[in-house]
Amino acid sequence: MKTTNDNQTEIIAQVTAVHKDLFEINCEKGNGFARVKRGHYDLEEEIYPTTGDYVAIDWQGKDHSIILRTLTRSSALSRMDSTEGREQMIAANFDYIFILQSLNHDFNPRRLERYLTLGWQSGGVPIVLLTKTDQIEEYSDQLAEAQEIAIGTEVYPISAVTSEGLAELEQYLQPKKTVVLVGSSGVGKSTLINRLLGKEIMETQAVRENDSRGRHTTSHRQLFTLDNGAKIIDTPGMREVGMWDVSKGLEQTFADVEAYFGNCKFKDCHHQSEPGCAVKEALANGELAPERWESYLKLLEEAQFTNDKTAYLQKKEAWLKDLSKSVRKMNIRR
Ligand SMILES: Nc1nc2c(ncn2[C@@H]2O[C@H](COP(=O)(O)OP(=O)(O)O)[C@@H](O)[C@H]2O)c(=O)[nH]1
Ligand SMILES: [Mg+2]
Repeated sequence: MKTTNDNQTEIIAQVTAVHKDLFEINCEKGNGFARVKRGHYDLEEEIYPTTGDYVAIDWQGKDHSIILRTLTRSSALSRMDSTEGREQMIAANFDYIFILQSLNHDFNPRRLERYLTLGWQSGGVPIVLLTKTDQIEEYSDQLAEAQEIAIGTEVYPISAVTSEGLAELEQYLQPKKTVVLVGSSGVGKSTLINRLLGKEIMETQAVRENDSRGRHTTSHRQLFTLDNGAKIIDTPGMREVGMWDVSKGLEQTFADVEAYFGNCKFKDCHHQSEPGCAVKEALANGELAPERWESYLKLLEEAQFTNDKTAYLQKKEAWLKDLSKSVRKMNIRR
C-alpha cells in the first residue's frame, strides 16, 4: 500500500469482470466494484481495463473505488470487432489460451488456424481442447488434423461427462498461472470451468440438439481462482474471430508455410508465378496442402486490410478532433 501526496491510498487490484463501465476487482481488501477515474481515461492516456488487468486503485470502500492506472500487460488477447471497426480486448495477463472446439459439431480446422494466430499473437501459449469426446465414437481423424495445424503446441481431446483428458490440463492450471478459455458458443467453456471449480458457478446452456448451438449464456468475461491458486477466465462465444495486427501470430501458426519462403529462387518472390518458387513446388508435389496455403493468404490479407483500415480510421478521428477544436475556437471568438 502506498500513500500518495493527496492522501489517496493506492493499492494494486486485479479486474475480475467488466460490466460496461463498472469493474469487479479483487485486491488485498477483498472483492469490490470500481469505476475508472474520469479525465485521463477519457483522453485515452490510459488503456481501458479488461478482465485480468492489474490496476492501481484508490480504495474507497467495497463499491466505490476509483481505478487510477492500468498496469503494463504481460499478454493480451484482442479481436477485431467489425461492427464497431475497432479492437476489442478479451482478456489480459494470462499464460495459456485454451482454444475449445467441440468434436460433435464445431470442429473446423480453418477457424482453429484463426484462433491459433490470435493466440500466438497475444503473448500467451495457445493449447487446443477438442471437447465432448463422449458424443462421438471415433475422432482420430480430427485429432490428427488438429495436431497437424497446432504447430508447436498440444491438442487434448476432453470430455466434461467422462472426465477424459481433464487430468492432463492440470499441468497448466498451476498456482500463479492464468488460463483464458475461448471458442464458439456451446463448446463447453463454462461447463469445463464448473468442473474445475467443483461447483456450478458459470451458468451453462441447453444446447439445441440439431446443431449444438445455443444461446449466449456467458454474457461477460469473468476471472475465477481455483483452490490451488490457478486463475481461469471464461469468455462468451465469439460470433466471429476478426484479425487484428497478427504478423507475429501468423509467423508462428504458419511456421511450416513461411519456412518455404527462404528457399525461393528470388528473395522478393511473391509466390505466384515466379520461377523457382519453393511454395509452388511444395504445392505441386503435395508437401503443402492447398487449403493451408489459401488459409494463410486469407488471414494475411485480412490482417493487412485491418491494419490499413485502422490507420485510416485513426487519421479520420484526428481530423475530426482538429475540426471540432477549430469550430470551438470560432464559437469562442463570436
Ligand atoms: N456431452 C457433453 N456435453 C457437454 C460437455 N461439455 C459441455 N457440454 C454441454 O454443452 C452445452 C454447452 O456448454 P457450455 O459450457 O454452456 O458452453 P459454452 O457456451 O462454451 O460456455 C451444455 O448443455 C453442456 O452441458 C461434454 O464434455 N460432453
Ligand atoms: Mg459459457
